[in-house]
Amino acid sequence: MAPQRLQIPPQGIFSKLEKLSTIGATPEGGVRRLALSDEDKLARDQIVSWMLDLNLQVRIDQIGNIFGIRAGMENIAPIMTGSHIDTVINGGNLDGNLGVIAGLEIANALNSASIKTRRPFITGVFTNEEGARFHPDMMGSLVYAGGLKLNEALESRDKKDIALGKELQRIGYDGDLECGAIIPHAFLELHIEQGPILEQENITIGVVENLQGISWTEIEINGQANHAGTTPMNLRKDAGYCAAAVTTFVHNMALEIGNGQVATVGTTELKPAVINVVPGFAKLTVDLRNPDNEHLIKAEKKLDLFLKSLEDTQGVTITTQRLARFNPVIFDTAIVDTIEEKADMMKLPHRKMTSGAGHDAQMMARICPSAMIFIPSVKGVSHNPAEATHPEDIVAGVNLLLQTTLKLLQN
Ligand code: HGY
Ligand code: MN
Ligand code: MN
Repeated sequence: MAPQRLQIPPQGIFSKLEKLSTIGATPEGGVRRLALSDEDKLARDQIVSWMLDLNLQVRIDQIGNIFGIRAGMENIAPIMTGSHIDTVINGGNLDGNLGVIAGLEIANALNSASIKTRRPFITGVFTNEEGARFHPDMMGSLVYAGGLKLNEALESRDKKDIALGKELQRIGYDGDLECGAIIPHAFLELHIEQGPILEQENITIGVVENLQGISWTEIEINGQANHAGTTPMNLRKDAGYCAAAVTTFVHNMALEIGNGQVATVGTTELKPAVINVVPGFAKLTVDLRNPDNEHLIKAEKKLDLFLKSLEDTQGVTITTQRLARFNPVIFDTAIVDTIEEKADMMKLPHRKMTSGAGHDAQMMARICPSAMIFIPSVKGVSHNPAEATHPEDIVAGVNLLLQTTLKLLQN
């Protein structure tokens, strides 16, 4: 069959998505599959079993990344697609899973049509993309791309002080393939947009040409626990007030900077966390992002200055730790053009766009030409059990990935 006529049947996509969504399913209809948890292991086992059913060679690297390899006629640099299957605490069923299943369905379609490709085709499943349990996020692809030393990643610890390396061994995914041993000729990732733009503009495909910079900081505030009733306001060293002040400050700072700046305090912990005790300790995290690195640096500097002012005026001691810092990424224009060309061929409405979220493709872009395809998120919601995408958009995205990949596989 002519490759252009190849179609991926919807039932394979949806049956796999459905099956994965049962692993770590939450009562709210979402998924909780934290990196290297028991649920992550079960989902990994399921993916490996699907890869073996497709006669793919399965390799696992030292940070637990999984690769399903379909041989090409020539033993040359492969085309790789893929994403992640770990989730945030209250995740949805599509974030990451879609990109992995799309790769498997492409391998399936090539097998069913007995299509031999010049280049090998690989579907990758990257470890700890979310960074919800171990920092930083996009860890597996970052190590793969040489941006983080393997040992440093293996030493990363979760809130219970459990080392990532130990968890990899425990779930049996401490592989032997050297990280980065296979350098793709190109990398393509299909992902839900996780934002409102495509739905608002009634467009099926986002052709992602760049991805914003990300800065994660953990802030510890040490003040003095004291009696809520007897301690005059001017004598307090109130870590709880300071944490709230930081949350308000970064929100207003983002509005002031504009230019796409976003700021989030996603976690705040107060101690001793008792109704009638002035908190003596606070720990919070700040997530700053901007497509322009200059603005992102400005935001980081403004936050640092504000923390200093809190120390001076509130008598607290503040320490910070950078958990992640990634510069904005520009994707490969030739692949972007190919995605647009194939979207036109398939008569799919499309537009170029920036990714607000971090993705494994941004790390793979460090070692090979990379780009992404987005499909719309219903009401722009993600990192939430309500995450959803219309089935016809899922089918369109998977088939556009197929057509784009087919062209790259023959190059
Ligand atoms: O943080 C992110 O943008 C991604 O979901 N890990
Ligand atoms: Mn994702
Ligand atoms: Mn995510």
